[in-house]
Amino acid sequence: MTSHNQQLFDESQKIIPGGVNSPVRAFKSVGGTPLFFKRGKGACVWDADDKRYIDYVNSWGPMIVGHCHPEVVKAVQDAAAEGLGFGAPTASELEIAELLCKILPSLEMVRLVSSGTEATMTAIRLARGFTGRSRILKFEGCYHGHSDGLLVKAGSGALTFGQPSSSGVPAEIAALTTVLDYNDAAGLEKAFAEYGDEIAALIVEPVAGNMNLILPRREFLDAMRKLCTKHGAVLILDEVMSGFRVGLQGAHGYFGIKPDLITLGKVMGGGLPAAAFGGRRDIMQCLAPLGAVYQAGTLSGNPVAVAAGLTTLKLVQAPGFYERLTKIAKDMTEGIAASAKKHGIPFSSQSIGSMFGLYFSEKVPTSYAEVMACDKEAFNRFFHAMLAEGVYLAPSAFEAGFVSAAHSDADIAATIAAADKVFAAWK
Ligand code: KE4
Repeated sequence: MTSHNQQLFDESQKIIPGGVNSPVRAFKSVGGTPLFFKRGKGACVWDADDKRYIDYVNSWGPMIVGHCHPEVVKAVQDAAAEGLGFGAPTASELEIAELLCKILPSLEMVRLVSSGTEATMTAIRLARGFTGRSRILKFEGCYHGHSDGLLVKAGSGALTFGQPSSSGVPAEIAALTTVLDYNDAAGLEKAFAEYGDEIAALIVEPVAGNMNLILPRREFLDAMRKLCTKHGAVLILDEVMSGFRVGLQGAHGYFGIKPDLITLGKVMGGGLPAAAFGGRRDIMQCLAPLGAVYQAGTLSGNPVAVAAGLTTLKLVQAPGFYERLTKIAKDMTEGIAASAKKHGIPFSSQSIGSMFGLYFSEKVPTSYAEVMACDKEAFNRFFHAMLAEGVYLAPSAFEAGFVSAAHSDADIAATIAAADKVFAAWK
């Protein structure tokens, strides 16, 4: 009998490009039929065939307190009962802005938007308006949403202008983006030596989660802070994924690097469309209606989305919240790695806070090139074998994974046991 997932996918492909509303969901990287989920509860999700999975995608990060947390659901219901949107200021927007600035001292001012893409796109425009410059620096393997200037790959030579990584992005726009190697402090020094006074902003994932999980080197972080300060470029830390995931104060709090602007999303919306950008007051005051840099949004600060985000941000401040997430992410990834070692399979793993990376390579990658050298086919086999065991990992070898407060010790043990069963049958 055809699975409901397949039936839904067949029908969806007739009227939705690729059958999905975001490409990574289509399972193109891992192959097979994408899962259509119908409900989630705690650490688990159920697909259209009513099959249950322990979920390590967490909607790509937001579900840090688990699916359908009763307090989040109630806050959403209560807010919805008062109004689904006004296109006007509400007290809850002030409340979440104050909470964000309390939790993240680098936020002197903050503006709410509806997606991480909006947050990063606007942060770039703001940096350009503040500096009067046009060039931006980004890093191969980092993803910052789909605005034109950020859908850019490295140009032919190391320091040349970027080339579009998507059709539809004009070469003229891509040429304003220089793409460098993540964790390459020397390359950063050279770029600033070459273009220093032309650079409006450097944007980076301070913990990279879009080329699997890659941790920053200390000297890389220190170099970007020093060079942006020296050359008057705006340092934008894109914490849409790492924010509230690496720890309560994100990657910049964990590593102690001071940004000029940060972008946020995912967890701060609790699963609903709420994101933000913010930072230095002198930069943020360039924003309309105060300043000349324009940005706007019908759904910005939507009260129902803010209710989900506010409640989630209150729950993550519970004593021991991140200590437990850090422990279960570490236990789970070390347990899987121990099993792979026992079965003689080239494998490594790492975690930071509630984020983790699984790699089919002997050593943990520290760069884009090293990630690309991992055995993607082996990951894809592992992905499907774990799916058959009821464990849902990110459907791509180039994504980080996430645990939530709803993952029990039994879930972690079951996941390790599933991996051990998969590795035992590994040919
Ligand atoms: P959104 O526009 O998807 O809300 O955020 C874009 C974005 C910006 N910055 C970082 C560091 C991000 O990770 C993202 C989005 N992450 C992907 C997952 N790798 C979202 C999943 C998807 O594209 O469907």
